[in-house]
Amino acid sequence: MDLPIQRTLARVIRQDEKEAQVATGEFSELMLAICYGIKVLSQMVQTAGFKGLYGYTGETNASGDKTQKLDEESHVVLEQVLGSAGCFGHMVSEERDEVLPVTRGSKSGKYVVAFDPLDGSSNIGTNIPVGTIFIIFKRLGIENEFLRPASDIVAAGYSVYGAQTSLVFCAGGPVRGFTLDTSLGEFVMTEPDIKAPESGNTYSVNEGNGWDWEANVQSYVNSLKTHERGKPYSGRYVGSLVADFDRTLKKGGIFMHPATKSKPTGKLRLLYEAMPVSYIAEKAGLLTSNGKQSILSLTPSSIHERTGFIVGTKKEMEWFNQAMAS
Ligand code: P6P
Repeated sequence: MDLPIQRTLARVIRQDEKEAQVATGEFSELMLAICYGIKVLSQMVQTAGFKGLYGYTGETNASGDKTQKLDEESHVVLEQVLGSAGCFGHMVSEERDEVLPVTRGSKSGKYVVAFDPLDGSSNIGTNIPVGTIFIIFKRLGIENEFLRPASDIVAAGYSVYGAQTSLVFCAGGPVRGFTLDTSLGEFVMTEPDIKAPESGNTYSVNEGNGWDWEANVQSYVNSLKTHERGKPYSGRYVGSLVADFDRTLKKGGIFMHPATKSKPTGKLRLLYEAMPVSYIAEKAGLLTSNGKQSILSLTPSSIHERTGFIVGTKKEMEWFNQAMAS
């Protein structure tokens, strides 16, 4: 019987830690805490319907978005699970205006973590996949712990609560994919080293924002929809970043949430959406852009800063960069 014991997340993380000579064990604890939080959120999303967790709280979050009950519950879970792990000094959440000091466990946590507890939550109640996105830095003991360059990223990842619960993360080495074995309650590694294809055949963008795109974005999208570049691309848009990115990472193509004329700073958040996804993307061979430069060349100037975000396979991104330079 092929027991997946060698491929459980705990085994893989400890093995990676040994190979990376990161001997503290604290990184393993940190990743296991995140993994536990994701399991709790997966269960919560699956049962939200009959636990009265659909709908809005009547509040708005730091970015002015209406807060869903499940957004708030997801934040509370992650704040408690990560706050008590003893690994983190501070946290940033999409659902809170300010940086959160860790008040549980050892305050000397070596790391800081920023997360979007429930990305795509506008789709809650429709069984469309949603997920959690996180990014981790070493704690420096400075005022602006989270306004850090991509070179300081220790690890980043995302989960998708869909037909299966999956977790993709990278801690500097290969991009690893795990699937939750619900019969065991264990994440089992199913993709030991994710590499994106060189190109794809789908484009993913909310065409409803088309009236507001810059002219060169409009002309680029049109070039994919027509025979201008050969066979027209198929449109695929879930409206949930984790789902649209997971497809782009594994099947290729391009995902776009560009800045627009009326929203020149874009919609998606740089620190806890675009940067973690771009860290995974570029490690797996995709390219990223804010419309002008790669996402990983940016350093956030505030914890809830927004950005235009484009990510895709090399061929489509080279075309995009040429279009934006024209
Ligand atoms: P739009 C979900 O609200 C989200 O933050 C991302 O998950 C998703 O990619 C994007 O916004 C969808 O935005 O403008 O298409 O509704």
